[in-house]
Amino acid sequence: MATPRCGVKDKVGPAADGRSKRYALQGSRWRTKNLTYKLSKYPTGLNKQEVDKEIAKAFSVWSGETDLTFTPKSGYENVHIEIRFEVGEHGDGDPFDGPGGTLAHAYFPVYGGDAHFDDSERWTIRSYRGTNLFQVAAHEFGHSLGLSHSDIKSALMAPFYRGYDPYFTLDQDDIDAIQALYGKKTNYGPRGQGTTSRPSPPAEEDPELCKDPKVDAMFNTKDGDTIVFKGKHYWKLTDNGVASGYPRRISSTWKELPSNIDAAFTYRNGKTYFFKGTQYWRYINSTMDGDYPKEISDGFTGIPDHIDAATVWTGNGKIYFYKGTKFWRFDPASKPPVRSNYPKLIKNWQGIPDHVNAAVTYKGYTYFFQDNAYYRFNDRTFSVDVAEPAFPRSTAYWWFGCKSANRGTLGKDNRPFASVSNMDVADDDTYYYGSLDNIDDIILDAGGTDELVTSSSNHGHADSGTSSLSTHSGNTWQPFLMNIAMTTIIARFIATT
Ligand SMILES: [Ca+2]
Ligand SMILES: [Ca+2]
Ligand SMILES: [Zn+2]
Ligand SMILES: [Zn+2]
Repeated sequence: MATPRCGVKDKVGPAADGRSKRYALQGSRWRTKNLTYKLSKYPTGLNKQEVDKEIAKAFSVWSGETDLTFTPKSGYENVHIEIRFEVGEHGDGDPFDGPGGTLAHAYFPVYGGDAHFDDSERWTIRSYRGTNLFQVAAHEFGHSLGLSHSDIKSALMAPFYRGYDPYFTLDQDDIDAIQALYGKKTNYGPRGQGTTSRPSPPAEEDPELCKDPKVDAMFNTKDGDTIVFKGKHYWKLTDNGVASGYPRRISSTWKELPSNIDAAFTYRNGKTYFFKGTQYWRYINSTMDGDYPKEISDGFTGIPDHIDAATVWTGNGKIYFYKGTKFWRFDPASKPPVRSNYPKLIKNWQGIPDHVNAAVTYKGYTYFFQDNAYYRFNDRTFSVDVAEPAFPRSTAYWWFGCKSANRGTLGKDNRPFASVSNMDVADDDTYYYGSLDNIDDIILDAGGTDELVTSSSNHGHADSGTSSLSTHSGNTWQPFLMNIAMTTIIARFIATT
């Protein structure tokens, strides 16, 4: 299948004129620096305000390096750059080709500057799935401003789509190109009209872990790296978040391992054990250490199948397995390795929940993870550690560096306390939770559109266009996702008790 690419025709390859590899200019440019645009046909399947935001962000890539400004218009106003999502033939004799292949094309200033996107593509926002709307739009607007394709592979103006990059920045080649046409930026004010300030924006959060911080397994490698497994991906953690270059596929490093691992730990001998279903695998770093998988019932007699989590205790070197409401202690030096007084109940350990998703030892503590929350266990007092904020805390905030997540103690069902008020949430998808017994109503203030949702009914639904909220029947608010198109949304939770 052809690599997805931009449909703007050009000659890519060794430059015929012997010039060194770099950007190319088409030959026309806008005479004004204050440009207008409108979206006259939106993509199917995406929230309009979110699309508006991504398009504005795509223009800001270029206004951040020049004195260009881009102002959105609506309705029948004449604009410099018209943006449309179309399928197949759409009136300009350059039909789109269905999913894949050509993603979009745009016209140079001399031809009007319009940008067309193939609506057969699955356009997505901050996702590794589908095709990233922001990146492709930023590329197309490069054409709308007069840039041809660059033969620098790392440039935004390279013709091929390279996949979602959460840390996207322009290449120096792109900056040189746009500044060759419109000059360097002079108004660097932090609120410079229609511009973003340099240097490049802060690194974005890991979209997968910040959106859903529930993990399958966590463990430390022989070399001391802390690794998170979730689905088919893994991440390496740093002291304050996720290392760059992740996620990677589990199968790219541990070739024989399946996805959706139940649990993992590295023993004192440096060997790492992975568990899934009835089986386990043993590795030394990323090399399988013998003939695996083997049955848990053979290698870990006395330990059940389908475990939730496993850790090596910092104090005694014994291995603890967790499943449901129970835990087992496994001592490789004893016969039998599991004593007859196991399993025991997890609730004997003060404050640790049942049904944990993962557990890991880190800097002398044992940490338990459940859904979006984690608990730090003090191996000496055999209880949840005392700290400020108290546990449970948000895994997303404290382990994965998701600044939009909740910093404080999580309440019932690991959800942020409903007493949170007047939260200003900038610019990100954010989950809030509350439960019916302590929320009376929720007022969403989304860019002036007030939505009031009372919780007196077990069914509630609000959709202000920029945010949506829903509950299911039952006694708890279901997680609701606010897709925030405006820069600020205020969610106010009013407690009745
Ligand atoms: Ca296509
Ligand atoms: Ca697990
Ligand atoms: Zn292109
Ligand atoms: Zn077209």
